Amino acid sequence: MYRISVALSILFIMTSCGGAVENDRNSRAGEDERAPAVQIPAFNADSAYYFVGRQVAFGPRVPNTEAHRQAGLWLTETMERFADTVYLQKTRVRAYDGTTLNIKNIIGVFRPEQRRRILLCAHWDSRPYADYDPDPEKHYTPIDGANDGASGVGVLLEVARLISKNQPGIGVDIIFFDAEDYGNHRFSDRPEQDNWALGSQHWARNPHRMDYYARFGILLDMVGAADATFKREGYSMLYAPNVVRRVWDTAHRLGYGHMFLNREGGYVTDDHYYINTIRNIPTINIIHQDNTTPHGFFPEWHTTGDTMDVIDPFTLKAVGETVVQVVYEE
Ligand code: AHN
Ligand code: ZN
Repeated sequence: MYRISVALSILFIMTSCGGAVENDRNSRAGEDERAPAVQIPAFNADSAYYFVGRQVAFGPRVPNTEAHRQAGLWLTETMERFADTVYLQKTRVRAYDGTTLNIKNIIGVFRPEQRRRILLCAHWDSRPYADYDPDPEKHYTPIDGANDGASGVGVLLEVARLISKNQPGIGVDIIFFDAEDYGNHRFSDRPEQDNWALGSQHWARNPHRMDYYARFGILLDMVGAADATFKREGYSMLYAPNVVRRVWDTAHRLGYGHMFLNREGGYVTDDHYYINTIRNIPTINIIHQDNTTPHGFFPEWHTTGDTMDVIDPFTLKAVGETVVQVVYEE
C-alpha cells in the first residue's frame, strides 16, 4: 500500500566509496591569471540546524492550523531577506478525505534574468498523523516533522543565505512546497491516488511563470537524521539518471560516499514525481531510505519521535555541501 515499492532488492556490492577527496572550496585561484572561478561558499551546518529548529518551534505545520500560518509567514519573511524575488502561491486544494486545505507554496528566485536555471525544493508542511507511532493512541497526533519536512527546508534556507552573499553563475529557484504530507493515513480505505504532494501538483500545473523551465531539479526530503543513507531513488533514476550520477559523484568527491550509496532505493511518490511527469523537468529526490525499517524510511518516520532529537548537523552538512557544490559548479 505504500508508494515505496521495495521490489528491487538487488544489492550491489559496494566497491570503493568512502575516499575523501580534497575539495578546492578554500583554495584561491590567482586573481588575474585565469578566468574568474566562482568561489564556492562554505555551508554552515549550525545555521541550517538553527533554521530547522525555528520551523519546529512553531509546532506541527499542518495546513489550516495557526502554527502552519505562522511558520508560513516566517518562511516567507526569511526568504525575502535572501532572494531577489519571492512569489507566494496561495491556493485551496482538496485533500484525500474531502477537507479543503488552504495552502501556500513559497518560491524564492535568484537572478531572475538568467535563462539557465536550477530548481531546488523541499516540503514545508508536516504530517497531521503519527500513523506509524508505536503507541496507537498517538496515531492521529500531528508530528513535528523535524526530519520529514523541516530538514530539507533548513538546508535550503542556508543555501539561500549563501547565494544571497555570492551569486553563482546560473539562476536558482528555491521552492518550499506545501501539503506534501497530507496523504491518506495507513488505516484509511480511501483511494490512494495522487493524494500526496498536493502543493507540488498545483505548482507543476500552474508554475509561477508560465514558461518556467529549469535544467534540472533537486528535491530534499528527510536529509537531517543521524547516520542517514541516501539510495538512488526509483523515479529519480527513471527520469533524471544523469542528475543522480552528478550529485552522487559530487557527494563522493566531498567525502560523503558512505552516505550517498550506489544502490537502488524504492520508488517514492514525492514532490519530484509531479515535477518530472507534469513539468518535464528532470528532478531527483535526495531522500533517506533504510530497508531495516518496516516502511523503508528513517526509524521515526511518521511518528511523534520525528523531533529535533533525530537531527544531526553533520547530515545537514553532507547534503548542504553537496548541493552547494553542484549549484556553483553548474
Ligand atoms: C509515501 O511514500 C508514504 N509518501 C511519500 C513521501 C513522503 C512522505 N515524504 C515525506 N513524507
Ligand atoms: Zn512524511
